[in-house]
Amino acid sequence: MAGSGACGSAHTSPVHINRQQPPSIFTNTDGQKVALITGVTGQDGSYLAEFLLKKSYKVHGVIRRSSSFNTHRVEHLYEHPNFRMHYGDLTDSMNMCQLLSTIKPDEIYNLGAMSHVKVSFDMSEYTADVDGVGVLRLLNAIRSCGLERTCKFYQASTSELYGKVREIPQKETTPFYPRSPYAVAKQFAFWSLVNYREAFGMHLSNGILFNHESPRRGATFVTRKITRAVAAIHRGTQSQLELGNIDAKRDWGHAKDYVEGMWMILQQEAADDFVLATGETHSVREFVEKAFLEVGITIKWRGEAVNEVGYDSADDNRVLVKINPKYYRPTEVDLLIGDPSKAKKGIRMAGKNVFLRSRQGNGGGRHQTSRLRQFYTVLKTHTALCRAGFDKLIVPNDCILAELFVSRVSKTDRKSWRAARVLRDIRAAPVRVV
Ligand code: NAP
Ligand code: G4F
Repeated sequence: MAGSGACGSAHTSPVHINRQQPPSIFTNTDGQKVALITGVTGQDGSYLAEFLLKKSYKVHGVIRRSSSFNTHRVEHLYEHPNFRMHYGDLTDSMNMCQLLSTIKPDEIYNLGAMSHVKVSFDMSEYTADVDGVGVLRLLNAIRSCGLERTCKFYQASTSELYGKVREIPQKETTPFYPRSPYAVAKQFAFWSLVNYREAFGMHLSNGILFNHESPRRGATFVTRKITRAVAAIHRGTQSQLELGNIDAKRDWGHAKDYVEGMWMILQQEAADDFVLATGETHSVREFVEKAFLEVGITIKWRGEAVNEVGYDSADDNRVLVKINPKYYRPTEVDLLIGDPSKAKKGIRMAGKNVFLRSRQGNGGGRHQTSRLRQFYTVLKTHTALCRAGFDKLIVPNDCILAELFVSRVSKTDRKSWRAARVLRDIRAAPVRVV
């Protein structure tokens, strides 16, 4: 029953779904595990919700109030009998307390954050409040509700903690050197977990995750920004792509692998901190080159620093990539590459770097068209998609295919409910094209 902890018997209203179900179906009285996910509407949150539902969890997600729709990544889960959403915000202690006292989760995955590094320089105080103090609010709520012995907690820590890296590759023992308000806030959160774990014996684990991407990645992060632009350039609706520091290197994995890692971390007997990474690193420049190859364009570079441009090797005058200093960060993280040995051994995590699956050589022409057709066939209906078992979309090549597919659907088709649904699925559903 709700409300036995110090937070009282407050009731929280679920968001416009499953209203007909009595609240009791969502308490952990029948042996089914109950998870609470903050940031459920984000890339990782949506994949994690799907993953946990498949494992027969009851899943509660926290949704931020917004005057525009922010639920596109989880709308396909609305009808699921074990999924429910609640309004909430990491800046609101009482709200967190109410949610925990009502739901009494066995596992909390704290994925909610202001997650954009560049934006954190513009909104530093807010970032500190949500990404740093917000975590402490949740930890205190666990204690206030008397759940510290029963509730396991996962914190979305980040490779950004390594910032100006002190060691290559980075592992759990590598000292931190945060380079943005985002990373500083996440460091506060990281150590808050360690401190409460030692002080109160709570089951609190940090996943230090290196960059992970997918077609659900927010469009302002560099991989989606590039794949969307390449597709738009290919279909003639955009002429150039503007980027910041293209020599930054990242260890890019797939979000679906990483949400499984989050779950595995919480299944450990003893709480601990783990790096999840692929152990491979690539520059943004390489990503750009590979992405353009997918539409048959070989990019060549000329010029230096802000004057550098990427142009089509088939036409020197066709400049496709420009540097815009507005995308530079005041302090940059130049190189990230993780050492996932501890996770591989401890939780048997097997993250794959998917970057190099992109085809080498000329990627356009007939082959591209036939792949598109294949893609279209696969995606015609959501049912077909699920039946086919396509469960991953690989970056960067398949992200581009998804974007290209969207561009091939005619305006009339877009109006039909079926096409609208397919489009939504492409953007939201996990898909793998082989
Ligand atoms: P994301 O797509 O940006 O999702 C962030 C989520 O947090 C969204 O659901 C967002 O809600 C929610 N949120 C934002 N402010 C909030 C607040 N004040 N209260 C409650 N929820 C709030 O991020 P992601 O890529 O899935 O990453 C998930 C977590 O992992 C984040 O904490 C991120 O910092 C961390 N992380 C990500 C990576 C990566 O490469 N993706 C690597 C390491 C760590 P709206 O939908 O309403 O905006
Ligand atoms: O895609 P990004 O914005 O991701 P970043 O900064 O690495 O942060 C992401 O990964 C972190 C894990 O390491 C997470 F903690 C964090 O929440 C987020 O998910 O930028 C990647 C790199 C950077 O070096 C950036 O300077 O790409 C460079 N970049 C170059 N031009 C650009 C651009 N990044 C963005 N977003 N936009 C550009 O135009």
